[in-house]
Amino acid sequence: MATRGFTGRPPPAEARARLPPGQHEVKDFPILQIGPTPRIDLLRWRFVLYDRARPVKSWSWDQFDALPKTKWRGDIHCVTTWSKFDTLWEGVTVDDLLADATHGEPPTPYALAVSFDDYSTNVPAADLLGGRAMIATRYAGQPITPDHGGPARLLVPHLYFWKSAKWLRALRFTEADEPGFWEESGYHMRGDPWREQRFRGD
Ligand SMILES: Nc1nc2c(c(=O)[nH]1)N[C@H]1C(S)=C(S)[C@@H](COP(=O)(O)O)O[C@H]1N2
Ligand SMILES: [Mo]
Repeated sequence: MATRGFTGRPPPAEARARLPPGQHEVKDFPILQIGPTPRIDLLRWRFVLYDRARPVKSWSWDQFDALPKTKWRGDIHCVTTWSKFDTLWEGVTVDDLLADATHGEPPTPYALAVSFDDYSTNVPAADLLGGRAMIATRYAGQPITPDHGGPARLLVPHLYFWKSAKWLRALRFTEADEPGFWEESGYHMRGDPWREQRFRGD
């Protein structure tokens, strides 16, 4: 049984085919977060890649901004049931980040994204590779606004949007799959919207 949109009418066929089970389309861009938007000074911003406890590499804003950029257009899906079509992002793929830091191989099978608001979320390394995830710095042709996670957020659009950590400050590769903020309180460890992996056990 599919959840209906706000109009109460079933979505047209094209939208239906793009909607994972239980989702409806929104035209606005909702803001969801556990606390206030952190203020981040670009001159003091640093992003750190860890191999377990060991910092492998860190980038200043200027260094990060000089890495190769990739554009991605597509749909995003929040576990609270909204989906937004045709969002346009630009940033550094995790493949390109690893190429810059570690010759391209993920050091461990899992990763934990860690943010400036102390939010965190875990993602299997395989979901971050193959051009499927980026550290996005631009949305719709503009720098990402603070409310949507600027200056830089993780974007893993094939998983529920809670995996796309805003205000990213570190990506930590971990030996084991370590639950992040929402996963600790019962959300799914992977979160594939097409399999409707909302909660642990789904
Ligand atoms: N740092 C941080 N990232 C976060 C969150 C958060 O509270 N803090 N919320 C997550 C959730 S539940 C969702 S649905 C998306 C919402 O992103 P948006 O506000 O840009 O729509 O951000 C995710 N990333
Ligand atoms: Mo969410």
